[in-house]
Amino acid sequence: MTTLDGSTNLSESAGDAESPGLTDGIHVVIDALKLNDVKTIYGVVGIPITDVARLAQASGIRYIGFRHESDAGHAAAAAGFLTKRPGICLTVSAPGFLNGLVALANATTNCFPMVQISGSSERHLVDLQRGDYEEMDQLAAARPFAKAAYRVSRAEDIGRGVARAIRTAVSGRPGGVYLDIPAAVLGEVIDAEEAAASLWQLVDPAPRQVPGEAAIERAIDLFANAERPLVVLGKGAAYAQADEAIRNFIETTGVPYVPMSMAKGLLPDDHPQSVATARSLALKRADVVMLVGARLNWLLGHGNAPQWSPDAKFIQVDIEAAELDSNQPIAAPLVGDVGSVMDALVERSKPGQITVAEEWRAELTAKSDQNIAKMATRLEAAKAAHPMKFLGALQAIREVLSENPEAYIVNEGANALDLARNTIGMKLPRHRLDSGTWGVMGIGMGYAIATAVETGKPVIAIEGDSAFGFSGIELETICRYNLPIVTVILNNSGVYRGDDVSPSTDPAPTMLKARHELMIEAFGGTGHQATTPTEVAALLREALGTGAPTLIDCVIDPSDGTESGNIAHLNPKGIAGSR
Ligand code: ADP
Ligand code: TZD
Repeated sequence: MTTLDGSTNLSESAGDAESPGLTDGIHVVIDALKLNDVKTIYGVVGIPITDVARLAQASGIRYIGFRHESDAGHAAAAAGFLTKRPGICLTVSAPGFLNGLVALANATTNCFPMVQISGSSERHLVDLQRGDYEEMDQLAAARPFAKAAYRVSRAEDIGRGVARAIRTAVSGRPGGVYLDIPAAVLGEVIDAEEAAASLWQLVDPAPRQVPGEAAIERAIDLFANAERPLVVLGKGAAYAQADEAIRNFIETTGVPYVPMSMAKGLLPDDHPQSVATARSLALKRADVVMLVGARLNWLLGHGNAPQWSPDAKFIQVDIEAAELDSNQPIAAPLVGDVGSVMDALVERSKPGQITVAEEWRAELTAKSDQNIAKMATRLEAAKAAHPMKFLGALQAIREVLSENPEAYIVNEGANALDLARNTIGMKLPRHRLDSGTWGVMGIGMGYAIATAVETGKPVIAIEGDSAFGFSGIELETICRYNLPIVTVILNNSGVYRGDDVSPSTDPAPTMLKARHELMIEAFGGTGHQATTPTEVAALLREALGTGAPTLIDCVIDPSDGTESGNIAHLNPKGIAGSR
């Protein structure tokens, strides 16, 4: 470890100006992170971690300060997804820690690597529940919600703790790791040379995992004998950054594929083998399905009939062996990283061994053409509708995005999510981030901020008005850091829709009311209201042109949208079944 350049005041406060040769826990944390290539920390400061953020900034790590820890945590998770390195979230004790925990759990659910580093209170007070400032047994609280949770109890273990947290977050199935560093450890003064010797840099943090030969042969055999093969690409495939290997496999075999929402753009959505527009038929009729970084969870109907053929056989490519057989028998398990598996499949299949019958192709194309024609009629009707419909605004966004394919999309809501996913095609991998496996609201501004910070590219956050509210205060963060984010709110004045009638004098439970464009003005950004698709397109084009923080509040017909979007069937019916 070298000493602590660029942080004179902090170095002095750590005691090494007066006591040369000494350092403290705060400095050691920063050195451990720097040594392991951490470039950005997302967090909210306070006791006992304010100096960690200050020293990070002074030492050249970028610190992005948020207004709420959930948003900082979601940002760290998105950074993990985009970069394949764990995003770092920094939180204060107890309440700040708990606020961040939602994001840590969500990251773990989505298989995104992140590390939440939290300060915590005095162990001897916490453990006897003597009532310390922000007292909580954070390690125990984190454990059920994280891939792993560790605590550092001595400054000499900080390097080990950081290395262990990063390794765990990013290797195998990625996930969220909690690292607890008590205030006493951050303040512990230790010998600088010993501290330096205690740090290490991870070698190959996420090693490739190569599948066995027999497993590859088995999968090829199964696929080669399929009558109606199908590939499903999931966000694990997008995360793997094995774009070339995936494209190779898809194109050399000619197999049709369906992308899950965050795998859109892995191959361009207008790729001739994409059967996204015949999704239901493809799932129902496929006889051999290869899942690539996609779980057979609720988003895929657990692999059950009638969504799937009861005779369908599954090949599953996943880095996590325990995922296999979680819902259906897996006829050909392919445990390994997506890149290694796809490379092996291409290498070991003989030319022409996997083919796609003309009838299967034709069946899918016919359905696809039919669905596209149906959608075209809906889109045409929406264009002219006044008040504006979701699909009117979304077509305008689609038009502008086609001129700016490098822009990233962040998307949450119910109707705002379903309709944007189906309307807006993606051309590039990992350019779409959304509510993910839990269907969580509140990821919007955090994901958008991390995406802008990590990529330097423009971001369009397409938000339901309810969804936006969960993280809306981060507009201030966007303006403070002057990030190129355009927040487009599809504002139909309610959760799902805004025309519910209240049986009381209070507003109905789903009703909302806001002029969001005024919010961003308070923070120095630019706000607009748009009432027609033409206005939406013009304002979005202008905002992307300036690159300045902008919010466009699209006034949508309150009666447009359906309760719970595409997943209304998950609402309990009860005796009334009135919905
Ligand atoms: P989707 O929601 O898009 O269907 P899921 O989140 O359900 O995708 O599935 C992602 C899967 O990808 C997880 O089971 C995870 O273990 C797996 N995964 C993540 N990274 C890799 C990788 N590098 N190689 C193989 N599998 C991966
Ligand atoms: N809280 C959290 C953290 N996640 C959730 N998914 C919900 C609550 C419940 N919920 C949904 O599942 S979608 C949604 C909520 C509150 C918002 C839908 O309204 P919207 O979108 O305005 O964002 P649309 O376009 O009007 O449907």
